[in-house]
Amino acid sequence: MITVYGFGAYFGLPDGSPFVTKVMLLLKLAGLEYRFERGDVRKAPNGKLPFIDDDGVRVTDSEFIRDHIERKYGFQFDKDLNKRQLAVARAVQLMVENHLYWAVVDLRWCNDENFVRSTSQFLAHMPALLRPVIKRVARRQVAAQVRAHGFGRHGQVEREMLAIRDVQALSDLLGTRLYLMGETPTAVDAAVYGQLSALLCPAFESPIRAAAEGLPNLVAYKDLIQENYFGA
Ligand SMILES: N[C@@H](CCC(=O)N[C@@H](CS)C(=O)NCC(=O)O)C(=O)O
Repeated sequence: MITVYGFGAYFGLPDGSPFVTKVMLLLKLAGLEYRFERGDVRKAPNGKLPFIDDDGVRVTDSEFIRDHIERKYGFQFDKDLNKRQLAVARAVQLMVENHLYWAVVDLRWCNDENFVRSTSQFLAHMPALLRPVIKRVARRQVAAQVRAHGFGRHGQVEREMLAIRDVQALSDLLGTRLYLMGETPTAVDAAVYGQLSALLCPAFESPIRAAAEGLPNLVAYKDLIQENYFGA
């Protein structure tokens, strides 16, 4: 049996982490059953979630989890893609996971209203006495990560502009297709759905979300995957 270790279903999302949501979708696309367990980043093999345990074999990082699924279960997510399409899919995955993701983190953790109203729920299971300290420390650490990446060094307007360019690129690539690479889902859809569902989540206000909501094909794409795979 496969166990996915993640953060939990927060804010109406399959998981608070876009990478955990991605892994859940990869497993669903491959037709594999799994159970969920709340993980602890401090005990995670490389200090991040998700990781999975598949009958005693631990695999960390959504990309290596994908490799594991393909290797062990023989399910090829991108079997119908040619080399050029594979290259485009790779570039898009890296755009959403290494750039747009930081906009999601930024708007959740560095925006005061979003943090107080929504993000701090992440820490609601912590002991009440320690919660205020943990909130402060966690927020400071995450803000430092956004800055270390470089995304957080830009001003508010520039950060929004950069993220909106990614969102527009996704919409342009999608066009009138059902999925990013054609009429059937491939691995890049799992990566993009993870980030896009987090970005479009109503719990978080942002001009980036507003811009994404103004792109009907992108919203329909997110809704389609949600309905087909997460039943909502
Ligand atoms: N490359 C990893 C990224 C995973 C990741 O960044 N997870 C974040 C949550 S979205 C995490 O566990 N952060 C905890 C920390 O950095 O302390 C993957 O694809 O699985």
